[in-house]
Amino acid sequence: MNMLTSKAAETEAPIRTVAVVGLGYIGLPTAAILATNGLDVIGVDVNPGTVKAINNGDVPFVEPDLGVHVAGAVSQGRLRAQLETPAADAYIVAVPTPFKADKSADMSYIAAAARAIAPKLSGGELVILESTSPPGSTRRLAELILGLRPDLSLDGRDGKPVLLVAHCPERVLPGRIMIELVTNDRVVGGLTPEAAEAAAALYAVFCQGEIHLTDAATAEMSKLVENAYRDVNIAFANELSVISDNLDIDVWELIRLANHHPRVNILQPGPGVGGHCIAVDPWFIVAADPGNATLIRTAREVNDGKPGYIVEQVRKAVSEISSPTIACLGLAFKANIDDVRESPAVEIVRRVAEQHPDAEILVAAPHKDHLPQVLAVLPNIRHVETDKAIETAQVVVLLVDHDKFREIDPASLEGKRLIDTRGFWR
Ligand code: SAJ
Repeated sequence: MNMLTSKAAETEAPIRTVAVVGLGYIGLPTAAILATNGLDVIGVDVNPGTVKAINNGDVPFVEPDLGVHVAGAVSQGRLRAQLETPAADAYIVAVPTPFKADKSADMSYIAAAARAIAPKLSGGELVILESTSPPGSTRRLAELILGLRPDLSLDGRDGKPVLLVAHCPERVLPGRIMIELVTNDRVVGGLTPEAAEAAAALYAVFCQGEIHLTDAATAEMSKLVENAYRDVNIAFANELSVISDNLDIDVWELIRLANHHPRVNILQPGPGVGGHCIAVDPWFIVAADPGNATLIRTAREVNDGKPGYIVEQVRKAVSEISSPTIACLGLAFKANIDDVRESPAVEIVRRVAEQHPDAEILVAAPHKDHLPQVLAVLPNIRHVETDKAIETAQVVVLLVDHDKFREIDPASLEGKRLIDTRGFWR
């Protein structure tokens, strides 16, 4: 058995068992990698289907190499899943932080995790918040726990047993999670220096990148800033694409040429920005300082405006066709994955179908075997094979640059109106 000790942990009990609360895209890979590195891991999730699947060694979503890790850890008896939060030496909270209608973060899942952890503590434990959260969230998590457990403290004052609380944001790229978990650097922010060191020691079990220690609020903000940086840069590319259309310039050629400058690296335009991270996290910065986050807010608005621009291009393309057939290629928020969270492709397909009730919308989504509910309820959308979608369509809209669409025979596109949102067929 792997037994962790750190400078902080010398005075505390070593970490043998870790409870990972929330077994989604981040929690489950983290649980599996801790388990395959010798710790005893109990995964906790509110979804009985997820718990059952994991205990059978299965993974309830698509992520390369995760299945092998989960199956191995479960069969070795190092990983098990359950509905109740257990007593453990360390807790990693990896629950969702969606945004609410006003774009502020919904902290209810974190609060529920805190309430479930509090009664299990006896002092000396480490609690790590991994969920992407607005600045101040780790402190609020600690205050919630300590409100329920006034017999504990963050710093040992009045002789009370210590609770170590830290933030360690995930930075892995969907589709490469099992690689990046190991190779990426990590930022670990503690409410106390001891908490940061204890959390760093836990991540050092599997992380081969550098682990940088800071305070919790800076760690929270660093994660938000990384994603806002990317969002702002994608917004620049998306704005360029609209300006270029207007000036009759090929934006992909424009960007390719500009990127030959040694200090220019423009990203790629697309149908909008999706996923549960880049499309969400910048709003947490805006909510934290609305008066000053003008560029960050504008970038979000530019990227959120791109699906509407594509819908308008489709409207123009079908304006003279009665009862048109429109092929929409791809639903995921980016290439070669099945994840449709916040996907601009789904939004575009929905809006096109609603705006053109007389049109037949044929959707090809090679990584999915069914349509998401929001599309399945619309009567004029069908999920079909890629070739079938193209065959009868007058207009073909490429929404996701999946490798599988490379197999499309160029001859099958001849004579059709193409709306290529990703520069895929350039
Ligand atoms: N996109 C473009 N043009 C580009 C790059 C991306 O339109 O040039 C679009 C994609 O199509 C997609 C969206 O942006 O709709 C986001 O995709 P992504 O690949 O940029 O990022 P995610 O959401 O898969 O993962 C990001 C990563 N963050 C950064 O690169 C700063 C990842 O490292 C984070 O761990 C992840 O967010 C997260 O969980 O926060």
